[in-house]
This record gives sequence, structure tokens and C-alpha cells, in this order.
Amino acid sequence: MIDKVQALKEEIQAFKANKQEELETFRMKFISRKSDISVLFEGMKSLSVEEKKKLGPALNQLKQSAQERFKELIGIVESTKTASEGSHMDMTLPPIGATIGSMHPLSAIKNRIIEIFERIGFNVADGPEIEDDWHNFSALNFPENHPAREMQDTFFVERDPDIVLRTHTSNVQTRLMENNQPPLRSIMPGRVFRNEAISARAHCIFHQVEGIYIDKNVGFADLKQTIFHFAKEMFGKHTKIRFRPSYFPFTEPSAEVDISCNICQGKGCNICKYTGWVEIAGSGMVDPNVLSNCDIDPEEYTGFAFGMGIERITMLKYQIKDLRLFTENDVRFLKQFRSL
Ligand code: 2NL
Repeated sequence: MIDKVQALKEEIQAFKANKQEELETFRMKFISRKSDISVLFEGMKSLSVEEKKKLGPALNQLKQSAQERFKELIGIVESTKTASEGSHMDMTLPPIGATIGSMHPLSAIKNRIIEIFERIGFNVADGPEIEDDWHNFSALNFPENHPAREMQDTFFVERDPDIVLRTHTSNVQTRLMENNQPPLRSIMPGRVFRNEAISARAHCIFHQVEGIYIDKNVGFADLKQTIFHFAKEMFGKHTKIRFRPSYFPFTEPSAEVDISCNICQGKGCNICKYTGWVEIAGSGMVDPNVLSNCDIDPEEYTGFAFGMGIERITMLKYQIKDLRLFTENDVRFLKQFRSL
């Protein structure tokens, strides 16, 4: 028996534990009621008094050393645990990889629109979001009492009726025409502001791209070909377009542009309300009044212009049904555009 005690003593000293499970193994083997040591104590009962006197102290010592070693091992396991579980910083751990964000779908579509028009000779122009009445309305042939100027549509800055948040990016065109003579071929992407209640279909801040092409002998056919090219590049080569007569103060004639529904290929679905067509833009020939307001001679030059909502193009392209998703920044929505 004394040999057994010696063997256990050595085993206890040599025992190593790094994990909780190893601690449990130690406890079962040396501490618990069913441990090897308890078995030895049990065996004492059948020994003579003489033998008991010899073995008793040795066994008690063994039990004590087991308990001391157990405490030591707990300390070791605890210290490795706190380091790896993060309550203390472990400088040896490899870093967590940086999570890479994704392109916002509106930015991706804006960039795609720019790319399409740049390749056919348009450049990108920029201008102020806070604008005076002249560049946002008057130069664009808006009559003095046109409803678009009214309070419910336009945000005025500091209650000054002359300073507005631009309601379209056409203010960039008026500035461009004032400062440059044709030929002009530019597109103007940017934020615009209208005093509207936020819903699935409307927002008070949204994004537009407008375009203008002014030169000698520019005609409606040039507008049609340019829009047709854009529609095919954006929505696929089988896309058809149609023009519907419309009215804008700044163009004459004016037309709204529809494309064949890219969801059902024109067969009819709930996106196109079973018409086979969806609207993508407004357009027209620049009104001669607008040209002369901006110091361009309408006898010498003509031009076309168009405007489209980036939200609308993006919604059609990705079948997004609610405008509010663009601004809520819900990662479950944004993550779907990781490949852009
Ligand atoms: C729409 C309509 C349009 C224009 C914008 C424009 C600008 C100048 C002169 C003439 Cl400076 N036209 N822009 C022309 C036609 C339509 O936008 O529904 N946009 C979402």
C-alpha cells in the first residue's frame, strides 16, 4: 500500500491541466469520494492498528497534497481562460479581420449612370445644393406663380423666398450655360430636396441625374438615340423605349420616357401594373427661353435635356419596393449589394 501511496503522490505532482475538462479528470481521480485516495482510506479499515499508524499519516499527507495541487491547477486553468476569453487582452491572438462594407446601391447605380454617359462624351458637372430662385426656377422658365415654387414643395432657407434647397439639379445646367458656350455635353448627379411626407414612394431628399446636350443642329432624334443607348446599357440590350408627350416648363416639346418592363419583358406584371412599360425619365428639347436666359443664342443653338431619379432607376433594377430602405441603413438590406 505504501508503494501505491508513493505512486499516487508522483502522479499528482506530474499532473498537468490547461482545460476545465482536465481539472475534472483530476478531481475524479484524486479528490472525489470515488477517487483512488478514497479507495485507499477505505482499505485502511481492514488493517491492523500497527499498519494504520504507519499508513495513516502518509495517506493524510497524500490527500493534502492532492488538494494543494488541485488549487494550483485551478489557478493555471483560470489564468489561461481569462486571457483567451477576453477579460484581459491577449496580445498574442491574431486580429479579427476587418469587416468590409459594401457599396450603397444608390452609389453603385449613380456610378453606372455616369460611366454610361461618360463613354458617349458627357462630362460630370456639379453645383450648389442651396440655390437662389433664379438658377432653380426663373432661368428655367418657371412662371412666377407656378405650383412647383409653392411652399408645400420647396424648402426655403431662413424664410428667405429667394434662397431655396434645389428642387432638381437643373440649377447646375443653368450655371453651366451661363458660364460656357456650346457645345455642352454634361450630366449632373446630385441630391435634391422637396417638402414631401416620407413614404414608400416619396422622400424629402432624393437623388437625380440630369443631362444636357447643346450644340448646333441638335434634334429630338439625338435625344431618342441617347436615351435608347442609356436604356440598353442599364437594363439590357433587348430593352425597348417609348416617348409619351408631357409638359415641363423648361423643355418644349417635352416627353416622358418609358422602357419595356425589365421584370416581365413587357408581358405584364405588378411592377408595370400590367402595361408592360415603366417610366424612367423626363426629357425634351431645351426651351428657347431657357437658352436665352442663360446667354446662349437660341437661333444658333438647340439642345436636349433629360432628368431621372436615381432611386427610381435603382428600384427598377433591383426590384426594391420601398424607398425608405435606402436611408434606414439596415445591414440586412445593404448586405445584399455586396457584389457591387
Ligand atoms: C423628371 C424631369 C427633366 C430636364 C429635366 C432640363 C434642364 C435644363 C433645361 C431643360 Cl437647364 N431641361 N432638365 C428636362 C426634362 C425633364 O426631368 O421627371 N425628372 C425626374
